[in-house]
Amino acid sequence: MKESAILVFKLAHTAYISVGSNIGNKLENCKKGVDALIRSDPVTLKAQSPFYKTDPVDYHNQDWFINYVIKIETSLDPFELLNRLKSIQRNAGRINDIVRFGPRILDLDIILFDDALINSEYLTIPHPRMHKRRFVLKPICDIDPEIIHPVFKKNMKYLLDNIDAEEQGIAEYKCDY
Ligand code: PH2
Ligand code: MG
Ligand code: MG
Repeated sequence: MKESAILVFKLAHTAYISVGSNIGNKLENCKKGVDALIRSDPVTLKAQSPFYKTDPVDYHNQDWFINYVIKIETSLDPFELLNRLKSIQRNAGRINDIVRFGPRILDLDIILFDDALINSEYLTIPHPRMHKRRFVLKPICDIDPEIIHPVFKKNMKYLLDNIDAEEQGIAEYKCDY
């Protein structure tokens, strides 16, 4: 008997998401957001960095952040993933940001999506400030220091080691997951 052929279209993409919060129970907000994301169907968690306590950058007059990075696999396209992240942020209670770079209950930013280069009104990939931010590069390096930034053609370790001297405090935040 002839075996029936089953075609599985997986179309797996790899994305790195920066997770952050500096309002309320910061760690809880982050964990709940990530749980919501990986419970949703076409998203699988592949790796997660340690948690970090980080000084605010770009807008200094605000509380410290919890930041970390997760690596996911997904069949969503970048815009579908963005919509998914926005709706999780809304469900966490995030309303329109009052201050640019200001306090937020939950921030889920797409940092890299395969080698995609996207410059649209709603979405820029790679994230346009990732290469300047220790709170993004340090946790990415914990996961995959060798991946290449698709614009600068440098790996994450190189970018982390070559951030402008500007002070950006970051320390591991110990917790039992
Ligand atoms: N996010 C910002 C602005 N500044 N600083 C830290 N340390 N962590 C953040 O996640 C962060 C920030 C805007 O999204
Ligand atoms: Mg952000
Ligand atoms: Mg954001």
